[in-house]
Amino acid sequence: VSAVPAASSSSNEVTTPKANEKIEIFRVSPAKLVVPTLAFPSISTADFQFDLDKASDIIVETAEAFLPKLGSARLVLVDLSHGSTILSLVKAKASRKNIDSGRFFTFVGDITKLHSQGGLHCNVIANAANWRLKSGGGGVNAAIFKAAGPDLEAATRARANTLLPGKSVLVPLPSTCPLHNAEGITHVIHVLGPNMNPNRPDCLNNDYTKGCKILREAYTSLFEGFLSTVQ
Ligand code: AR6
Repeated sequence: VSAVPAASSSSNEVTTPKANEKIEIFRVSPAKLVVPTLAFPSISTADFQFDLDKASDIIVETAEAFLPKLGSARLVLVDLSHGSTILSLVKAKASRKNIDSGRFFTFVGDITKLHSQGGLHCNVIANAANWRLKSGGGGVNAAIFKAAGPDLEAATRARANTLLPGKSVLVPLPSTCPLHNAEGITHVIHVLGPNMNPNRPDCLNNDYTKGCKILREAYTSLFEGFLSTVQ
């Protein structure tokens, strides 16, 4: 699992003075120095019980297809532990395809604390949501809604009330939101992946033909949402 150093957040750039030239100091907002970066969890592979090997193929293939459209922007797959199987699979498959590891990489950390605890600058994060776009439950959804506070619930409601499997919704975070002011996150993209867990709504009963199609749609929709923030 690789951790790529974060972009510089220095707020000053100083030119080297030539003869008879005064020193000029350019003030640059730290936000402008950050490379646009989407941090995303592995959609559907924990509570929704989607097969990890199939999911890792889809993550690598959709990321590879999107990188050329994204300019210098980065895609980062995040999980909580160094023992994460999905991170290992994706890292190995991306490396086999010679995908630029500066623009698509894996990172271990809590997606709600990537800047403050991990030193990684991300301006957009994805959420593995539920169809009602409700806070709570478990996994990454509970963590993101908890860290963002009521601002995220209100901003989400202003955009959508429900989500279909394979779809996503881009939600801008107000600057009052703790995730925005403490972590530099300007948008959350809620994504609903395919569900293979019989105890959750819309279970696909192990139908991986449908499941893979929906997971591919989910990542495509996620990366398109991120692309719209970059352009
Ligand atoms: N930071 C980074 N990654 C995390 C975090 C975190 N704080 N928490 C979990 N993960 P899951 P799903 C990883 O179960 O399978 C919810 O209850 C986790 O290790 O959150 O799509 C929703 O409400 C795994 O790799 O999402 C839905 O009902 C990945 O995030 C349902 O679960 C996704 O795990 C969605 O299930």
